[in-house]
Amino acid sequence: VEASIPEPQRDAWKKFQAKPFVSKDDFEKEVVRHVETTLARSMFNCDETAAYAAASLAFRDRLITEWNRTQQRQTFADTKRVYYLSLEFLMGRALDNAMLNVGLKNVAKEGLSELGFRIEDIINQEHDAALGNGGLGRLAACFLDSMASLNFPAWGYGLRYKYGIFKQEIVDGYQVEVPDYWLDFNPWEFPRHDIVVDVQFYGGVRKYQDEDGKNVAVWEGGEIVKATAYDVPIPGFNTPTTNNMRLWSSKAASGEFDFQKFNSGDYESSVADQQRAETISAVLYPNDNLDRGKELRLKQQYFWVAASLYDIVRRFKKSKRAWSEFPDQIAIQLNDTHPTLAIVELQRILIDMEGLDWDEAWTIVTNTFGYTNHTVLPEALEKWSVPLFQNLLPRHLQIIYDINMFFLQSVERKFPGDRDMLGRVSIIEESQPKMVRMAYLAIVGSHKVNGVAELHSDLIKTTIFRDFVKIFGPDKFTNVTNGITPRRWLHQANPRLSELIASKTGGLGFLKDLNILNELEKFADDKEFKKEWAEIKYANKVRLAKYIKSSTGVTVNPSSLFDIQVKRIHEYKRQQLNIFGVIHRYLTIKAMTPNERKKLTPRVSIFGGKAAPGYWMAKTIIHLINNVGAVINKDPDVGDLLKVIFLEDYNVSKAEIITPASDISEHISTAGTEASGTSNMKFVLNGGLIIGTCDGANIEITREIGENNIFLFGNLAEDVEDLRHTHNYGSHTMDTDLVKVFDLIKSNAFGDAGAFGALTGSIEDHGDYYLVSDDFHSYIETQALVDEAYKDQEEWITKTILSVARMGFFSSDRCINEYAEMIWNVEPLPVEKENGLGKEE
Ligand code: GPU
Repeated sequence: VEASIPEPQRDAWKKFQAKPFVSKDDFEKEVVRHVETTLARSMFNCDETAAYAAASLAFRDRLITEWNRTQQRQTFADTKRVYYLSLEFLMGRALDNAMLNVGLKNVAKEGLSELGFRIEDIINQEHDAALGNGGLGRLAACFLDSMASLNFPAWGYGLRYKYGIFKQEIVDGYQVEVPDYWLDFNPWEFPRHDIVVDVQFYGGVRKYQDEDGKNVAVWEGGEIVKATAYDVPIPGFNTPTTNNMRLWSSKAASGEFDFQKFNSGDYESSVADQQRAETISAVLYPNDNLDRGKELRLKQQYFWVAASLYDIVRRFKKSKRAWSEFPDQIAIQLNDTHPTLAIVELQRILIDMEGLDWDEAWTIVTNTFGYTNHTVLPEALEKWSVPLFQNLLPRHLQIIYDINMFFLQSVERKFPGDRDMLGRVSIIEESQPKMVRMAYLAIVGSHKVNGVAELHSDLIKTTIFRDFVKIFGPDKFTNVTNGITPRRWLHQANPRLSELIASKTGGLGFLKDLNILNELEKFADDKEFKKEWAEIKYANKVRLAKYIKSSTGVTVNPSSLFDIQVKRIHEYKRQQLNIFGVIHRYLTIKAMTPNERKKLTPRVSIFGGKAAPGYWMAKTIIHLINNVGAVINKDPDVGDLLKVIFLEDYNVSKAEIITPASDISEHISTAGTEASGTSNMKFVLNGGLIIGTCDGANIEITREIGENNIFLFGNLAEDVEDLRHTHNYGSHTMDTDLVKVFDLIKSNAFGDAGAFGALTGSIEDHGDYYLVSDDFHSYIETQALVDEAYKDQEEWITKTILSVARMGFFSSDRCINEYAEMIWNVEPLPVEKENGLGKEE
């Protein structure tokens, strides 16, 4: 407000306001201008990198104009906003997405072609923004896309890691990690050097009573780190709404203190301070579904939460509203427990800085926050050691103890004398050392808790959070089944399929209302339509086959059945079950006569995914897959009947090539372990079928598309506990086919078997926690059904059309509307279309 232009001068501003380009000529003009001025190059010195930079800057300028209008509109309307706090945003590439969302990809394609470039080559120059591990981070990215597309006033808050998820290389069959320095050239971010927040760590708390006898706590001493904002525009699809993702970057507080050190000759230590501060936002922790309790991670969490809340509170205070209106203006969603400190930080701001009393503050806090849980795996539930907390965030620890005290008092009133209950639900675990249980803190400090698929939401209510359902009642706990954005995962990844669907459903409307896909049901037996449908799948498989050839050197036949499992490597996701199944298939082929072999369905088994650098068993699984591939792919008895491929460095942009090319994809987690899964949705939406367990969203996918269109197998979640008990205390008999597979591995058929001893041993000798042996037979039988079904191509194609037609439910738009209504209580706020979007509808 202080810096706004006085009324009389505003006409001049309006007259010269930036106007986003719409035509091809204006786009080219922008590209050439950026090449010649921004980049200081010329037509004699413009490679694809420069063309990418210029095209991106042209689109970025366009987005920023709309971003400004959106932000002004949101500020002016002053309605409720959503803040999505996530330590991970797995955005992938931005240029293709921006072109499609503003409806100008064809304009850009022609423009670039006139300037001498192929648009695909330009798109491929971009480095993925890979600030996430897997499903949780990609979900946050899909949500940002949906919130903007549905015109919700919503911001994402995260960390601007200098290094995203590592790049994976496969060397001699082993995973090798290479740092992912992605900021060399990033046209999509805007540094806001004027938006800087001081964040405090360490120090101590001084308590005293003021003149009015009020207790005051002052957190003093310690050190200050500066958080600088970097803004990334998030365009909605076919709407001017352009939301903001604000990422914080850390820097040492340069100021008198450092300067003093510097002048007093302590140069080294002032540089060390600088580096220590910058370490906070240096690197994304590469663990998926695992908590390691490292101090730097807690520092990251508080740094990000403190800066974000300072920003949110500052914006609220500008409106001069009463504090009690805070939850009417602001909804904050906690993406897993990583931002749970925000609950404590807001309480601290309200009582220590703003002088509210505890109860008044706590009502505001709990009405503001919602918490999403993404796993029931015990090793993933965050706990922080109390001594570590005490040292880093002494005031926050006191507030947590107070929150816990009031909470346990309320439990005691409700369940008098139930000491066991108090111990079970306490936010502080009475272990050695004591631990802060972050999920419990998140539940106590939020008004809604949700799981991410029906089974998962039921499981959290009956297992890990059972006591809390008794305490707070069932209404606090709800389900919001995950979804994916059809813009990226259909329109962008599979343009030909999107075009075919558009031609039959009256345009691109389905991308905003995915239930329109239902209209495809009437084409499920249409000969002409099926032919086109099948041609598109084949073309997508050819594209992947070319990519496989160029990246691995292996030739695969695109007419084979493409069987794909791409996701983080984890024992619970059971890539080991898949590769054991592949070895079983190999044994079967080897035992066949040439005539028998002719009847087989040729298959390509494709794997991809990263293992956490410290997760030895996951790395062993990668090693086995690669060694099995090396043997099978060159066995002349096998030929085209079976190929095994491990694709290096699976990421979002590779997923856009891989997903449209599947015939079958594998979602085969031990029942009850995969909270939802989202790639299952992507594969089905792209005309692939799935083989899967009754787990996560597979169950709802089955409900939607029909059980004839999915290959389900394996034990049910309700039986897992008993089976594990039998393994440990009863007799554990191994599946006989799996024993044969293990025998082959042990014969050194895939290299020194010693390397795989821990893997086979975990199943044979150490309880088979993930039920690989229990599910093996069912898996093999079901894969045989897949082979049979694939032989009837007519029927197969019909199944895939019907499945796509029924996938409307899994749009992240549906999901965001559910959050908005059930949890956030926010309404969309459309922005006037004044600049005109592209006409590519
Ligand atoms: N998920 Br917890 C992650 O990707 N990383 C994590 O650290 C945790 C959960 C995933 C779940 O495994 C997956 O089932 C779910 O679909 C996804 O979050 C989004 O909810």
